[in-house]
Amino acid sequence: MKKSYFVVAAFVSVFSVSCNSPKNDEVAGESFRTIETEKLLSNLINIHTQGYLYGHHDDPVYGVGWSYEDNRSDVKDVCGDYPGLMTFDLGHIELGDSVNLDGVPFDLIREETINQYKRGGVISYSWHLNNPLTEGDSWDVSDSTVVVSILKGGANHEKFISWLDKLSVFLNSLVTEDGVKVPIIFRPWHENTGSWFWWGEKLCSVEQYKALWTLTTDYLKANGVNNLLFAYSPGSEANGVKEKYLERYPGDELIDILGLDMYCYGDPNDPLTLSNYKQGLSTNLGMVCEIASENGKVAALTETGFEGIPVAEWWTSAFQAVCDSLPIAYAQTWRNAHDKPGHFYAPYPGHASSEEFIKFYNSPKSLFAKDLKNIYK
Ligand code: BMA
Repeated sequence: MKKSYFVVAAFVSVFSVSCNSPKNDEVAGESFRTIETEKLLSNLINIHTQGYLYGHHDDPVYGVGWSYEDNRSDVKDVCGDYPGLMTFDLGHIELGDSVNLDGVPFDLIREETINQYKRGGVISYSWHLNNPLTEGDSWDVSDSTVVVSILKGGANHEKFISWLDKLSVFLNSLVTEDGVKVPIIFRPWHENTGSWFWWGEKLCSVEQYKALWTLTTDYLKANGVNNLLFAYSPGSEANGVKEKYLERYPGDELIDILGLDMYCYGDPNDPLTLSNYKQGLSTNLGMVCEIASENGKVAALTETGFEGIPVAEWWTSAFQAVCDSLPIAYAQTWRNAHDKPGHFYAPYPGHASSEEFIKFYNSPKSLFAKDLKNIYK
């Protein structure tokens, strides 16, 4: 084991709620949310004093050269431990499908969500849902009336409500054999400051975007979904300008985690590729951290990576260098596709960046599954 357990009794003192073992449907104080969900939030607010969770999308379900094998993970195969955060996507749950948009069975997502909870790790879901107006995918931006069409009074409102019902059934089904409903960081309507998703900036007004969030959170709550923390995660378009970042922010009452999605792009042989990423990430994530701390919220790097990791030092001299310097709760890299050559964001055994990743793993602030104890207590 690489580090002593980090998240231990130090955080117990911040809880105002009773430590008696709660029943699943009990709530913390006045909160609508389960006690485990409230405790996760308290711990995420403070965890930056110890370090930040490393996250990987679809980590235990497939990787480079394999898919759907029990107890396997590219990250674990490289460093011996599962990520502290695992993320999955619920795209196509709204259609009633049994597999998501990348072919991952929802039953497996539920199973791996519960496994990650039981090993003490954290889980987050994104939602690349289809376009309810055109029936195209999330990236179908051919019609800019879609958001308004699903709000109250719109032609597709009832259809969207039926999608939220299907989503609710799944979120309410994430229950361990001991009856604990697993807390989830839910991150819908992401990268909304760009215009590549049907909820993007050019596709809806500020008011319509905020109304979409209000509708979503109110309706899930009305359906008894009490195990969610909500993450807002625009792209880097604000470029360090707080007013721009906050322009479409749905509001402190709806959001728990302030995020940023920002990737590294460019020629791997050009030193500017890493330095531009570092500079952009410091500016944007630094701004997110300031806003979060001013408002008592959690700050996180909700998506990042350098596709194919063509520069081994990206892990240490770019990603880790910036993340170590900021008070974030977690930093998440995207998926290692099994069916899309070159589309991977974490190393696998034999990949040229594995050694640098192990250095990151061994660094004091990176938190993996074995480093986490009591994050729900
Ligand atoms: C994108 C790519 C796609 C994938 C989508 C949703 O970034 O990884 O291949 O379908 O996310 O997971």
